[in-house]
Amino acid sequence: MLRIDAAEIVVARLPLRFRFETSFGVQTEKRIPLLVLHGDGLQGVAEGAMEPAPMFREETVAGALSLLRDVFLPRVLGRTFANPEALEAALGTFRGNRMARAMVEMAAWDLWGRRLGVPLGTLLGGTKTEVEVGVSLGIQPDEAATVETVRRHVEQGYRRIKLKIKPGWDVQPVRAVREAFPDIRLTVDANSAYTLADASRLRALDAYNLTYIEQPLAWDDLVDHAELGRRLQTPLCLDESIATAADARKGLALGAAQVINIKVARVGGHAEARRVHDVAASFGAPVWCGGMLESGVGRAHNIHLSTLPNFRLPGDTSSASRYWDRDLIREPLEAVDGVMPVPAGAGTGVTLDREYLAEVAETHEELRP
Ligand code: OSB
Ligand code: MG
Repeated sequence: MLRIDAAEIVVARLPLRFRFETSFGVQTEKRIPLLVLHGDGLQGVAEGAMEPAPMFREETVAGALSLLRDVFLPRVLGRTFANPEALEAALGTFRGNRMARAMVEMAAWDLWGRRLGVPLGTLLGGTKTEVEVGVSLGIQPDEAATVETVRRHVEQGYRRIKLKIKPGWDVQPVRAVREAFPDIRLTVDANSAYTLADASRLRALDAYNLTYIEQPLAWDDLVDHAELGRRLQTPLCLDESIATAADARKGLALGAAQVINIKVARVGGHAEARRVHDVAASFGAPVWCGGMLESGVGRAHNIHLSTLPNFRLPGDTSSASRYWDRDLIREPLEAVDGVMPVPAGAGTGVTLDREYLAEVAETHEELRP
């Protein structure tokens, strides 16, 4: 049984090792909410993927903390569940706020894995012991800097390069990178910066053999993506638009996407992520695991999820040392030649660096039933 005795909420602030520019703006640091669930003398840990401002989706750090304290944790503290799916169901009456709910669900999976002595990936039905990864590169000042950054990551062996694009910075970087690297697996991510009126601009990308274009249109749209899909040759991949397995089914049925980026937090946790994975498999559509610039806590969850069989394209879960001078966990999560080993051991197989966490924590609270 999965018993939840107490919880901790910690918010850490970490400087990013690179300047990350996307169509949303520029990011240089990360505010990271962590949830620790305690039960039967064990701990399960998860990371919130929401950001301070509702840019990627509607959720925010402040909103998540408030919901965890006042709504979600009171539903689980002091209770015993048959398994993580039962805990997920207990939160299933609430609408939206999937990243906040995912913190509870993901921490429960980690705790459950430790309880059973089984790695999280194995619990979810995954079989891989390592996963292929690529890298998501922010918008660079010019074409030369873009090609140089791509070169560095290609040399490190990353299996796919993703370039962030926005209106006014799309065909130029893609053309420059494709000319320098005719054979790499290359994709772009617009983070919803375009509309159907830009279809001809996006169609120009058909000339560069992209594996897919990620989330070109609105975060809450499927219909316009389907129309865009009819006008392009390059496959479409949805990220922001997919919050549930039902969204995945509708998006794939409409032709709004041929590929899905699964972010476990975005869809509300591992159980829903697995349902999205299964729906995509039933359409013959590959999935890959996205990232939200996570610390080692969220990164380890992503790696375990990626061990499921329909994760057939490289994910965004690149080496932790790219992002942080020092991570919030004790274990290194480093890809070698574009391959990330799955942490061995029960649950996520990683452990909080409590000493460093105390240094970088802005707030730390304990909650009991
Ligand atoms: O759209 O995939 C995205 C980071 C933050 C928010 C949204 C996205 C991203 C990334 C980075 O692309 C992925 C990573 O390196 O973790
Ligand atoms: Mg994306």
